[in-house]
Amino acid sequence: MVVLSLPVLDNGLPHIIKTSKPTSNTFTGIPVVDLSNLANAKTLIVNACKEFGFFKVVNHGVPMNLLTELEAEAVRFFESPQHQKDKSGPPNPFGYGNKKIGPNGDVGWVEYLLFCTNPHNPNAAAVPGLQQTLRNLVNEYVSAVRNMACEVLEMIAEELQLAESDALSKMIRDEKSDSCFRLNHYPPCPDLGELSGRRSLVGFGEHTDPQIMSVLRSNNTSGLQICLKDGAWVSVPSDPESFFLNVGDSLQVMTNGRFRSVKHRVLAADNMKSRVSMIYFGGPPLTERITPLSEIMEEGEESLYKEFTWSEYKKSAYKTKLGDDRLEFFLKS
Ligand code: GA4
Repeated sequence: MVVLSLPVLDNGLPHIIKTSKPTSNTFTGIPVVDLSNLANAKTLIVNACKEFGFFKVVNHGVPMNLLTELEAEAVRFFESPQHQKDKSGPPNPFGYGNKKIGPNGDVGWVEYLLFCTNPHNPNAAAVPGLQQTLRNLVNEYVSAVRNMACEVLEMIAEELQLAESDALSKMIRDEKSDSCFRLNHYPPCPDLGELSGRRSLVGFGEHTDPQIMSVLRSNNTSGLQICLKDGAWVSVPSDPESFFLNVGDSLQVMTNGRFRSVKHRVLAADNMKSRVSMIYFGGPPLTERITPLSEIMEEGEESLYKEFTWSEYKKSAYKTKLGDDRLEFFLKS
């Protein structure tokens, strides 16, 4: 599917319009991992990370009321007057953002709050102008979701037969873990006049996540798509009671390309329903060397990537456009 970039229109309508309406390419093959069934979970997760870089987690143990309360508080924030929301921005890089994504000119039909999260020093307080209830819920939610992500990373370590089962999880549990959290609000698709019926807006353009593992939860509105190995884009059916986890660039490097950092994007809802999503991005400490895990390397196997620290990767990532292949720069020639 071709994606056209158009300039921002004077009436505030965006910018990026894809050529055709989404086809009903709903994907039913997403691996579902039952975290209460430990016997099967490890193998399922590792296979999913290799094949898709993406899977769904059920029976995750994170209380449903925490998800719905945070969603309600987020909606309350996004429904507040624009001048009020602007007091929490701009996102440099944390805070409230509207349509502009990142520092290099990317745009999308989305508004968001971006938080720095740190295990021993929850930092939702750093974004100005937020209600205390929202801050508390963000901190509580991030800590619950981080625990769940650690559980999954420990299963991966066991399945990969790493010497230490916390080899991966300790990076995001570390008090210096460089992780972040994003609350996204995709407003209903505006009336595109004569364009409607043929085209729709891109909410958040295609990209991979730079970190180790991301955990996404959304309300009951579709829009998320992932790119399969063969390059086909497929829609992920929404499921507000489950989490969707995806492999990030760092984990792709740590597995020397065995796991896929999955390309994904969000198309704005064209059914007049808002989409609200919350994503925790589990990243390593800034000084961590991102390099293939020695135990998984076969004899004589060489790293596909040049040596780099998370800090170096991040610095380079923030110079890229959303859709760029950020790992290309670190590939050995
Ligand atoms: C993609 C994943 C996360 O949303 C994010 C994004 C970040 C941002 O929105 O500031 C980036 C993007 C993301 C990667 C490249 C750079 C940085 C926007 C952008 C163009 C918070 C992250 O960690 O990397």
